[in-house]
Order: sequence, then structure tokens, then C-alpha cells
Amino acid sequence: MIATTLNEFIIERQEEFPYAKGELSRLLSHISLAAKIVHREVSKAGLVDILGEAGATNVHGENQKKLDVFADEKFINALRGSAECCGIASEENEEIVIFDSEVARNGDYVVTMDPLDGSSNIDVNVSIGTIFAIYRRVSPVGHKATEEDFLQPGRSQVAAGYVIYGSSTMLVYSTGKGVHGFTLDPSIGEFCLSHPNIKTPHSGYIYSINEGNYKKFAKGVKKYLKYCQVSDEPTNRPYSSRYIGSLVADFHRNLLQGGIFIYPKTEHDPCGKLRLLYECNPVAFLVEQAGGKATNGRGERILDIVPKKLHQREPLYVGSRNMVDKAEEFIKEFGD
Ligand code: AHM
Ligand code: MG
Repeated sequence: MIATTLNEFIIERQEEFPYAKGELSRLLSHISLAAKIVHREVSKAGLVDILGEAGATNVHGENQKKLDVFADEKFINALRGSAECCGIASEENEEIVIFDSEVARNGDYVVTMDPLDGSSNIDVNVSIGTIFAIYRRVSPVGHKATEEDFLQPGRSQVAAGYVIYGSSTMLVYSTGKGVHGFTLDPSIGEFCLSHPNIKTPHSGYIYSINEGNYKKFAKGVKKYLKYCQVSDEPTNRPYSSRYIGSLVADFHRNLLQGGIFIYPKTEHDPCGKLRLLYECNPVAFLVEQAGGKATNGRGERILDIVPKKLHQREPLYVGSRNMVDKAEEFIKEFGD
């Protein structure tokens, strides 16, 4: 059987995209090209002198790894080359990156991205990922992109996805018509359709949270965790605890197998850790497309939150619908 490649699939499904055909295809294919380049570097990271700190710190005061910088540059260059994108908001850059050529000023789209998420896992050969979201600009075409283009609620995403650099490299994306997964076949250098129309189970048996922060969690979260750990045959409890510390990898596993991922607010971080624009929103878009749910634990749908800042953080409860509902019940009763 001949596999369907990502580019073939995108072209076949082009009609489903409500705007001009071809534009989104070009954007996605440039993203997939950058993903292949990052895959190549990630897979040889242990072989070359590419590990370690790049010396700089990013806007959150965290040390940047060399591969973070590399991935950021590759995705920016690929999107600049697509001629459809007029600007990028990236975890690695404090300000928006504006493409100022005449072609780019006429681009209809902006992209938010975390070029290499889970960076604390790079040096230890554990799965990491790229997360991206695509929006139509709201500022007038023909001019430079503005911050307003990026501060749109997640429900305005026209596409979102992630790349997981794991035991194999996969690209998973949605344009609002289901979620589709492609596995990179390194022998031909193509992403091939391996997971069409992904649906996430309504209930799962995995909970994912950094329990090292337990003491700093609110009572509602603590009570929910205890609920996950108590035996109850009809509801498959106790659930299994699985936490990689790379959002893409934890999310991907739970998406396929069913589960809940929580990054709640804590005593010290009242908005949690994850960033709304390029971490929470894309996974929320994907999970809803797969039949799951994403909220901030306080009953607010992630996709309805109107961002105020580029690097805004938001608590995240994402995964199987029934599990997110249950966690919210505990938050409601005992507080977040
Ligand atoms: P990063 O963007 O600096 O890599 O941080 C985001 C990552 C997520 O991938 C992951 O879910 C989370 O941080 C893990 O944080 P913690 O180590 O606090 O559990
Ligand atoms: Mg990140």
C-alpha cells in the first residue's frame, strides 16, 4: 500500500478550508519542512556539540538551550519563506516577529508557536515538541502585522497542531475538520498519514500532573488527585499517573489513550505555567476537535479566553471530557 503524504492529504482536503485554497497548504507545508529540519537536529543532538545552554535567557528568565534557538530560527525562516504569514509570536521572543517584505505585508495569517517545548528534556533524550497555531490577521492586509493580530481568542484559530520528536516524529494538526496524525518516514523524508481522524476517549485512566508541586496545589486539585488514586472498579480507578514534563508528549499520549493533563495554578504561580497563545490554545483546539475538553479549571473554556498579553499564562485542564468535568466538580466544591 502506498502511504498518503501530508502534502497530498492537505491538497485533497483543501476544499474543507473556508478561505482561499492553497494559502493554508503552503503554510502547513512550510511548517512541516521546518519540522523535518528540527527532527534532523534533535535526532543527532547527542552526537554533536549542540547540547547545553546557548548562553541567553528567554523572556521568562529561563535558560535557552541551543536547540530552542535553532528551532526558533528554522520555523521563523520557513514561515517567512511561505509568503502567507505576516508575523509570528514565539515563546523565544519577547516581541512579535514582523515580516516586513511587500509579500509578507500582504500575507493573511499570523502564527503563534513554541518552537521547542519541553526544553528541560532535550539533554536527556526524552520526547520534546513544537506547538503552533494559525490565525487570520485582523489588521488590514497590505500593512505590517500588529499585536492585535495575536491577541485573538483561541476559538479564532484556523488551524493548530504539534510535532512530537519522540520514538518516531509525528505531526498532528487540525483545520477544524477533525484531527489527523502523520508519522515521519525518515527513509523518504515524508510525513505519512498514520492516524486519520483521531478521536479521544470520553473517559480515560491516566492523570498527568507534576505531583512534586502537590503542597502548592489548592484544595480542589488535591481532592481530585486523591479521587484519581482511590479504587473504584466501575470508573477504572485508581488511574495511572503518567507525567513526562513535555506538554506535547503528555498531551499526545492522553489524546490517543484517554486521560487528563493538568497544569493548575499554584500558590506561587496564580496563572500556572503554560502560555495561552502557543501552548494552551493549540492543544485546546485539537482536543475539542477530537471530542475532548479544555478549560482553566474554573469553568472557562480555554478557547473563549481573550488574551491580554502575548506571553500570558493560564491554568490548563485538558483531555477526556468526563475527566475534565470531574476535576472541575472538585475545583468548584473545594476551590482552585
Ligand atoms: P518550556 O516551554 O520551557 O519547555 O516549559 C513548558 C513545559 C511543558 O512542556 C510541560 O508541560 C511543563 O513545562 C512542565 O513543567 P514542570 O517541569 O513545572 O512540570
Ligand atoms: Mg513551552
